[in-house]
Amino acid sequence: MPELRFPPDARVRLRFVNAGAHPVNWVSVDEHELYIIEADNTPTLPVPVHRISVVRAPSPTTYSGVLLTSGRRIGDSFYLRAQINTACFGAGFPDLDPQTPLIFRIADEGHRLAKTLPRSRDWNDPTTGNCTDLDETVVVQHAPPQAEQISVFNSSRIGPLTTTDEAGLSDGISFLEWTLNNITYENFAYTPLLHQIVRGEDPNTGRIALITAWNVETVDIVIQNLNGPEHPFHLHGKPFWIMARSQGSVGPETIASLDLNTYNPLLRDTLGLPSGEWVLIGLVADVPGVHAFHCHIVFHQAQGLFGALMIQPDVIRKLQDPGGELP
Ligand SMILES: [Cu+2]
Repeated sequence: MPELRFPPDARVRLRFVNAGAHPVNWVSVDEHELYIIEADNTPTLPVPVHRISVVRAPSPTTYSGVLLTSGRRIGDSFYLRAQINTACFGAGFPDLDPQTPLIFRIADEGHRLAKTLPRSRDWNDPTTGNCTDLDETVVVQHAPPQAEQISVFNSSRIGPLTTTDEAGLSDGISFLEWTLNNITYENFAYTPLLHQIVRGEDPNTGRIALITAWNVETVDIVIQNLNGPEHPFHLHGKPFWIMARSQGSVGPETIASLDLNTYNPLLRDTLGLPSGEWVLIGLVADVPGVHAFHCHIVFHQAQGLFGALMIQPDVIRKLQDPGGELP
Protein backbone atom coordinates (compact mmCIF):
# COMPACT_ATOMS: atom_id res chain seq x y z
CA MET A 1 0.00 0.00 0.00
CA PRO A 2 1.43 3.42 -0.84
CA GLU A 3 2.60 5.49 2.06
CA LEU A 4 3.17 9.17 2.77
CA ARG A 5 5.41 10.18 5.65
CA PHE A 6 5.34 13.43 7.57
CA PRO A 7 7.04 14.67 10.73
CA PRO A 8 5.23 15.32 14.00
CA ASP A 9 4.28 18.89 14.92
CA ALA A 10 3.97 19.86 11.27
CA ARG A 11 1.43 21.59 9.11
CA VAL A 12 1.01 19.40 6.06
CA ARG A 13 -0.56 20.73 2.87
CA LEU A 14 -2.14 18.07 0.68
CA ARG A 15 -3.30 19.06 -2.77
CA PHE A 16 -6.08 16.88 -4.14
CA VAL A 17 -6.79 16.62 -7.85
CA ASN A 18 -9.54 14.43 -9.24
CA ALA A 19 -7.84 13.21 -12.40
CA GLY A 20 -10.18 10.25 -12.75
CA ALA A 21 -13.40 9.84 -14.66
CA HIS A 22 -15.83 9.60 -11.78
CA PRO A 23 -17.61 12.81 -10.80
CA VAL A 24 -17.39 12.73 -7.02
CA ASN A 25 -14.53 11.42 -4.94
CA TRP A 26 -14.33 12.02 -1.23
CA VAL A 27 -10.90 12.36 0.33
CA SER A 28 -10.26 12.26 4.05
CA VAL A 29 -7.62 11.44 6.62
CA ASP A 30 -8.75 9.38 9.58
CA GLU A 31 -8.91 11.30 12.85
CA HIS A 32 -7.56 14.50 11.26
CA GLU A 33 -9.60 17.42 10.09
CA LEU A 34 -8.55 18.95 6.81
CA TYR A 35 -8.47 22.74 6.65
CA ILE A 36 -9.43 23.79 3.15
CA ILE A 37 -7.19 26.70 2.14
CA GLU A 38 -7.53 26.64 -1.64
CA ALA A 39 -10.13 25.71 -4.22
CA ASP A 40 -9.13 25.69 -7.89
CA ASN A 41 -6.21 27.97 -7.17
CA THR A 42 -8.34 30.48 -5.28
CA PRO A 43 -7.15 31.02 -1.71
CA THR A 44 -9.88 30.42 0.85
CA LEU A 45 -10.27 31.03 4.54
CA PRO A 46 -9.13 27.94 6.44
CA VAL A 47 -12.20 25.89 7.29
CA PRO A 48 -12.00 22.45 8.93
CA VAL A 49 -13.91 19.58 7.32
CA HIS A 50 -13.90 15.82 7.72
CA ARG A 51 -14.05 15.07 4.02
CA ILE A 52 -13.39 17.01 0.86
CA SER A 53 -15.39 16.16 -2.23
CA VAL A 54 -13.18 16.54 -5.27
CA VAL A 55 -15.34 16.82 -8.35
CA ARG A 56 -14.34 15.73 -11.80
CA ALA A 57 -15.40 18.68 -13.94
CA PRO A 58 -14.39 19.10 -17.61
CA SER A 59 -10.97 19.71 -16.14
CA PRO A 60 -9.92 18.40 -12.74
CA THR A 61 -10.88 20.49 -9.75
CA THR A 62 -8.37 20.89 -6.98
CA TYR A 63 -8.47 21.54 -3.28
CA SER A 64 -5.71 22.03 -0.79
CA GLY A 65 -6.32 20.64 2.66
CA VAL A 66 -3.97 21.33 5.52
CA LEU A 67 -3.75 18.99 8.46
CA LEU A 68 -1.85 19.28 11.70
CA THR A 69 0.31 16.47 13.02
CA SER A 70 0.73 18.08 16.43
CA GLY A 71 0.34 15.63 19.29
CA ARG A 72 1.23 12.67 17.06
CA ARG A 73 4.19 10.43 17.78
CA ILE A 74 6.75 8.83 15.52
CA GLY A 75 5.25 5.64 14.16
CA ASP A 76 1.59 6.69 14.46
CA SER A 77 -0.26 5.92 11.26
CA PHE A 78 -3.62 6.71 9.72
CA TYR A 79 -5.45 5.96 6.53
CA LEU A 80 -5.87 8.62 3.89
CA ARG A 81 -8.94 7.49 1.98
CA ALA A 82 -10.24 8.33 -1.48
CA GLN A 83 -13.80 7.09 -1.78
CA ILE A 84 -16.07 7.11 -4.78
CA ASN A 85 -19.56 8.35 -4.03
CA THR A 86 -21.45 5.33 -5.37
CA ALA A 87 -24.74 7.26 -5.27
CA CYS A 88 -23.53 8.92 -8.46
CA PHE A 89 -23.75 5.64 -10.42
CA GLY A 90 -26.88 5.00 -12.42
CA ALA A 91 -26.61 1.26 -11.83
CA GLY A 92 -25.00 -0.84 -9.14
CA PHE A 93 -21.53 -2.32 -9.49
CA PRO A 94 -21.56 -5.06 -6.87
CA ASP A 95 -17.88 -5.94 -7.30
CA LEU A 96 -16.69 -2.39 -6.93
CA ASP A 97 -14.57 -1.50 -3.94
CA PRO A 98 -15.21 2.24 -3.81
CA GLN A 99 -12.35 2.95 -1.46
CA THR A 100 -8.64 3.46 -2.17
CA PRO A 101 -6.55 3.90 0.96
CA LEU A 102 -2.99 4.90 1.49
CA ILE A 103 -1.01 5.12 4.68
CA PHE A 104 -0.27 8.43 6.30
CA ARG A 105 2.57 7.80 8.74
CA ILE A 106 4.31 10.06 11.24
CA ALA A 107 8.04 9.66 10.76
CA ASP A 108 11.33 11.46 10.83
CA GLU A 109 14.71 10.88 9.23
CA GLY A 110 16.31 9.06 12.12
CA HIS A 111 13.88 6.23 12.75
CA ARG A 112 13.30 2.99 10.92
CA LEU A 113 9.64 2.19 11.14
CA ALA A 114 7.77 -1.08 10.96
CA LYS A 115 5.33 -1.13 8.06
CA THR A 116 2.36 -1.93 10.22
CA LEU A 117 -1.13 -1.20 8.99
CA PRO A 118 -2.98 1.65 10.67
CA ARG A 119 -5.74 0.94 13.14
CA SER A 120 -7.32 4.32 12.57
CA ARG A 121 -11.05 4.82 12.09
CA ASP A 122 -12.83 6.55 9.27
CA TRP A 123 -15.05 9.55 9.95
CA ASN A 124 -18.74 8.76 10.34
CA ASP A 125 -19.82 11.30 7.72
CA PRO A 126 -21.54 9.45 4.87
CA THR A 127 -19.80 9.05 1.54
CA THR A 128 -22.92 7.97 -0.27
CA GLY A 129 -26.66 8.57 -0.17
CA ASN A 130 -26.69 11.68 -2.32
CA CYS A 131 -24.53 12.44 -5.31
CA THR A 132 -23.60 15.86 -4.02
CA ASP A 133 -20.56 18.05 -4.08
CA LEU A 134 -18.99 19.59 -1.01
CA ASP A 135 -21.29 22.17 0.56
CA GLU A 136 -19.93 25.26 -1.19
CA THR A 137 -21.22 27.61 1.46
CA VAL A 138 -18.50 26.42 3.83
CA VAL A 139 -15.75 27.57 1.46
CA VAL A 140 -15.19 31.31 1.63
CA GLN A 141 -12.67 33.14 -0.47
CA HIS A 142 -9.75 34.60 1.41
CA ALA A 143 -10.28 38.35 1.61
CA PRO A 144 -7.26 40.55 0.97
CA PRO A 145 -5.67 41.61 4.25
CA GLN A 146 -4.68 45.18 5.01
CA ALA A 147 -1.71 46.24 2.90
CA GLU A 148 1.66 46.55 4.57
CA GLN A 149 3.16 48.25 1.53
CA ILE A 150 1.61 50.42 -1.17
CA SER A 151 3.68 50.93 -4.30
CA VAL A 152 3.07 52.49 -7.69
CA PHE A 153 3.76 51.58 -11.30
CA ASN A 154 3.20 54.66 -13.48
CA SER A 155 3.07 53.84 -17.17
CA SER A 156 3.90 56.51 -19.76
CA ARG A 157 4.73 56.88 -23.41
CA ILE A 158 7.78 58.66 -24.81
CA GLY A 159 7.80 59.72 -28.41
CA PRO A 160 7.30 59.28 -31.21
CA LEU A 161 11.08 59.33 -31.49
CA THR A 162 13.03 58.89 -34.68
CA THR A 163 16.10 56.81 -35.29
CA THR A 164 19.32 58.59 -36.15
CA ASP A 165 22.22 57.73 -38.40
CA GLU A 166 25.89 57.71 -37.37
CA ALA A 167 26.08 61.48 -37.77
CA GLY A 168 23.21 61.89 -35.33
CA LEU A 169 20.79 62.97 -38.02
CA SER A 170 17.29 61.66 -38.20
CA ASP A 171 16.84 58.95 -40.77
CA GLY A 172 13.12 59.09 -40.45
CA ILE A 173 12.16 55.84 -38.76
CA SER A 174 9.61 56.65 -36.09
CA PHE A 175 9.17 54.63 -32.92
CA LEU A 176 7.76 54.82 -29.41
CA GLU A 177 9.21 54.00 -26.04
CA TRP A 178 7.26 53.10 -22.94
CA THR A 179 8.21 53.70 -19.36
CA LEU A 180 7.32 52.41 -15.94
CA ASN A 181 8.14 54.97 -13.26
CA ASN A 182 10.06 56.90 -15.93
CA ILE A 183 12.31 53.94 -16.71
CA THR A 184 12.43 52.32 -20.12
CA TYR A 185 13.48 48.77 -19.45
CA GLU A 186 16.37 47.39 -21.45
CA ASN A 187 16.95 43.74 -20.88
CA PHE A 188 19.81 42.31 -18.88
CA ALA A 189 20.57 39.74 -21.55
CA TYR A 190 23.77 38.41 -19.99
CA THR A 191 23.03 39.12 -16.34
CA PRO A 192 19.40 38.29 -15.62
CA LEU A 193 17.99 40.06 -12.61
CA LEU A 194 17.51 36.82 -10.73
CA HIS A 195 21.19 35.94 -11.16
CA GLN A 196 22.18 39.38 -9.92
CA ILE A 197 20.17 38.81 -6.76
CA VAL A 198 21.51 35.28 -6.23
CA ARG A 199 25.06 36.65 -6.50
CA GLY A 200 24.27 39.15 -3.77
CA GLU A 201 24.35 42.20 -6.03
CA ASP A 202 21.92 45.05 -5.69
CA PRO A 203 19.89 45.47 -8.85
CA ASN A 204 20.35 48.68 -10.79
CA THR A 205 17.05 50.40 -10.09
CA GLY A 206 17.88 52.96 -12.74
CA ARG A 207 17.33 50.31 -15.39
CA ILE A 208 14.17 48.61 -14.20
CA ALA A 209 11.11 49.70 -12.25
CA LEU A 210 11.29 47.42 -9.26
CA ILE A 211 8.97 46.87 -6.31
CA THR A 212 10.52 44.90 -3.48
CA ALA A 213 8.81 42.95 -0.72
CA TRP A 214 11.50 41.99 1.77
CA ASN A 215 9.20 39.86 3.88
CA VAL A 216 6.03 37.88 3.41
CA GLU A 217 3.71 40.84 3.32
CA THR A 218 0.58 42.18 1.71
CA VAL A 219 1.46 44.47 -1.16
CA ASP A 220 -0.93 46.84 -2.87
CA ILE A 221 0.18 48.24 -6.21
CA VAL A 222 -1.41 51.19 -7.95
CA ILE A 223 -0.95 50.99 -11.71
CA GLN A 224 -1.62 54.17 -13.65
CA ASN A 225 -1.86 54.44 -17.41
CA LEU A 226 -0.97 58.10 -17.78
CA ASN A 227 -0.94 58.53 -21.54
CA GLY A 228 -0.93 55.24 -23.40
CA PRO A 229 -3.57 53.19 -25.15
CA GLU A 230 -5.14 50.37 -23.17
CA HIS A 231 -2.40 48.07 -21.90
CA PRO A 232 -3.04 44.47 -20.81
CA PHE A 233 -0.84 44.40 -17.73
CA HIS A 234 0.31 41.02 -16.54
CA LEU A 235 2.09 39.93 -13.38
CA HIS A 236 4.01 36.69 -13.05
CA GLY A 237 4.29 34.60 -9.92
CA LYS A 238 1.13 35.47 -8.08
CA PRO A 239 -2.43 36.33 -9.07
CA PHE A 240 -3.75 39.59 -7.68
CA TRP A 241 -7.04 40.94 -6.39
CA ILE A 242 -8.51 43.90 -8.26
CA MET A 243 -9.68 46.14 -5.44
CA ALA A 244 -10.27 49.59 -6.95
CA ARG A 245 -10.13 51.28 -10.31
CA SER A 246 -11.23 54.56 -11.81
CA GLN A 247 -10.45 57.27 -14.31
CA GLY A 248 -7.83 59.93 -13.77
CA SER A 249 -4.79 59.51 -11.60
CA VAL A 250 -4.14 59.27 -7.88
CA GLY A 251 -1.34 60.72 -5.78
CA PRO A 252 0.24 59.40 -2.59
CA GLU A 253 -2.23 61.17 -0.27
CA THR A 254 -5.25 59.87 -2.16
CA ILE A 255 -3.93 56.32 -2.40
CA ALA A 256 -3.87 55.85 1.36
CA SER A 257 -7.54 56.75 1.67
CA LEU A 258 -8.98 54.88 -1.32
CA ASP A 259 -12.18 52.95 -0.83
CA LEU A 260 -11.17 49.36 -1.55
CA ASN A 261 -13.39 46.45 -2.44
CA THR A 262 -12.29 43.68 -0.10
CA TYR A 263 -15.47 41.62 -0.48
CA ASN A 264 -14.94 38.88 -3.02
CA PRO A 265 -12.76 40.94 -5.39
CA LEU A 266 -11.83 39.41 -8.72
CA LEU A 267 -8.58 37.44 -8.69
CA ARG A 268 -6.65 37.67 -11.95
CA ASP A 269 -3.18 37.63 -13.43
CA THR A 270 -3.84 40.10 -16.24
CA LEU A 271 -5.99 43.20 -16.48
CA GLY A 272 -6.77 45.71 -19.19
CA LEU A 273 -6.09 49.28 -18.14
CA PRO A 274 -7.54 51.92 -20.48
CA SER A 275 -5.82 55.20 -21.19
CA GLY A 276 -6.05 57.72 -18.37
CA GLU A 277 -7.18 55.20 -15.77
CA TRP A 278 -5.70 53.67 -12.65
CA VAL A 279 -6.25 50.43 -10.79
CA LEU A 280 -5.24 49.16 -7.36
CA ILE A 281 -4.28 45.51 -7.11
CA GLY A 282 -3.38 43.58 -3.98
CA LEU A 283 -1.51 40.37 -3.33
CA VAL A 284 0.22 38.49 -0.58
CA ALA A 285 3.90 38.44 -1.49
CA ASP A 286 4.83 34.95 -0.37
CA VAL A 287 6.52 33.47 -3.45
CA PRO A 288 10.24 34.30 -3.35
CA GLY A 289 11.48 35.34 -6.77
CA VAL A 290 11.82 38.12 -9.30
CA HIS A 291 8.43 38.26 -10.97
CA ALA A 292 7.98 40.08 -14.25
CA PHE A 293 5.34 42.79 -14.54
CA HIS A 294 4.74 43.91 -18.09
CA CYS A 295 2.35 44.93 -20.81
CA HIS A 296 1.31 41.83 -22.70
CA ILE A 297 1.38 43.59 -26.05
CA VAL A 298 4.77 42.15 -26.73
CA PHE A 299 6.13 45.04 -28.76
CA HIS A 300 5.21 47.43 -25.93
CA GLN A 301 7.16 45.16 -23.63
CA ALA A 302 10.08 45.19 -26.06
CA GLN A 303 9.84 48.99 -26.11
CA GLY A 304 10.40 49.11 -22.38
CA LEU A 305 7.05 48.56 -20.65
CA PHE A 306 8.45 46.03 -18.23
CA GLY A 307 9.14 46.02 -14.49
CA ALA A 308 9.38 43.48 -11.72
CA LEU A 309 8.11 42.55 -8.30
CA MET A 310 10.97 41.15 -6.27
CA ILE A 311 9.86 39.04 -3.31
CA GLN A 312 12.14 38.11 -0.42
CA PRO A 313 15.57 38.70 -1.99
CA ASP A 314 17.21 37.39 1.19
CA VAL A 315 15.48 34.06 0.62
CA ILE A 316 16.44 34.05 -3.07
CA ARG A 317 20.09 34.48 -2.08
CA LYS A 318 19.98 31.28 -0.07
CA LEU A 319 18.73 29.26 -3.06
CA GLN A 320 21.23 27.07 -4.83
CA ASP A 321 22.06 28.05 -8.40
CA PRO A 322 21.72 24.78 -10.34
CA GLY A 323 24.51 25.96 -12.66
CA GLY A 324 25.07 24.95 -16.24
CA GLU A 325 22.80 25.63 -19.16
CA LEU A 326 19.11 25.76 -18.43
CA PRO A 327 16.94 23.90 -20.94
CU1 LIG B 1 0.84 47.98 -23.92
